[in-house]
Amino acid sequence: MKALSGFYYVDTGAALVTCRARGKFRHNKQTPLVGDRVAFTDLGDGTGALDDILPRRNEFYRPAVSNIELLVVIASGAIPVTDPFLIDRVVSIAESRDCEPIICINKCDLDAAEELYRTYQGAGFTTIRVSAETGEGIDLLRQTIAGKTCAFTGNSGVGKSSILNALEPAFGLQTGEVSEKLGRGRHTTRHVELFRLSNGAVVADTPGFSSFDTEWEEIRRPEELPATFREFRPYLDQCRFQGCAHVKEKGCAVRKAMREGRIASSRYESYVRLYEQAKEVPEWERK
Ligand SMILES: Nc1nc2c(ncn2[C@@H]2O[C@H](COP(=O)(O)OP(=O)(O)OP(=O)(O)O)[C@@H](O)[C@H]2O)c(=O)[nH]1
Ligand SMILES: [Mg+2]
Ligand SMILES: [Zn+2]
Repeated sequence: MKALSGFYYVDTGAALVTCRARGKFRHNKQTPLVGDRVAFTDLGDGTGALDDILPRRNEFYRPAVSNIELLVVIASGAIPVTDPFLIDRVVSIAESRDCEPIICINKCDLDAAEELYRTYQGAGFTTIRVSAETGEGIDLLRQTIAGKTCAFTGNSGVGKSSILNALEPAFGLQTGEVSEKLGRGRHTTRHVELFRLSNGAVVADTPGFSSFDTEWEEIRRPEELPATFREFRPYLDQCRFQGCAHVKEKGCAVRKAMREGRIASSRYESYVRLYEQAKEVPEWERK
């Protein structure tokens, strides 16, 4: 449920047991993640020892979670305004890991973020507008995540913890002011933690991305990226050249769809940026 300072908190269904990981994890360079299902030895006094991590459905490093069915990307049109590139990068990673991304636009009381809404709705994502402040859209979000294991992610200050509080007021999670001057959040949430909602959803609150955090990229092969942009898929076998990178090739069906407005230009620009980043990774780093 939570990993903090070398302790792993395991929910048995009846109790929360504070565990240490056995030495073999360090040995095998294996890190337990929030979301893992584990085998452990219960020492009977509220503590225990982690023995094994069961096979994972998927794993993510930013945020550090595993076994996620729904990745809820929280965005905002009001400060701190979300950079669409941050959305597209994490969505692309989710698409390659058997995890459904959904887009949740918060702070609708301040800004309806029409363009963000149109972009992601149009690209084929479940896109929900909410306000943690007024409660607008919170019921729809609650229905959408019912019974699922989810992670909330997004830039700092966008309202991830506030939305969790709106979904379940009893959580009382700490939230932080947004710096008007700098236009960004203050990194209030410092660790990943899972919370159980009364509708059966299990949701991870996570530390927010920094708005400067745009250069980092998980190591992926450039050729696996096109299919992680779902609205590109109908065009991928229609390019003139086999193996088209969809970057500057002649007769590219993806670029044509973008020029004709069937693919949002911000989505296409994110693809090119991720592609260029992935291409720079030397072969030896991929192992
Ligand atoms: N007007 C308005 N303010 C909101 C809304 N949701 C959150 N806020 C405010 O935005 C600020 C940041 O909210 P948090 O919930 O701490 O944001 P966070 O995404 O958890 O931030 P980190 O933990 O730093 O990643 C707080 O001052 C909230 O009161 C909303 O829907 N409308
Ligand atoms: Mg938070
Ligand atoms: Zn192409």
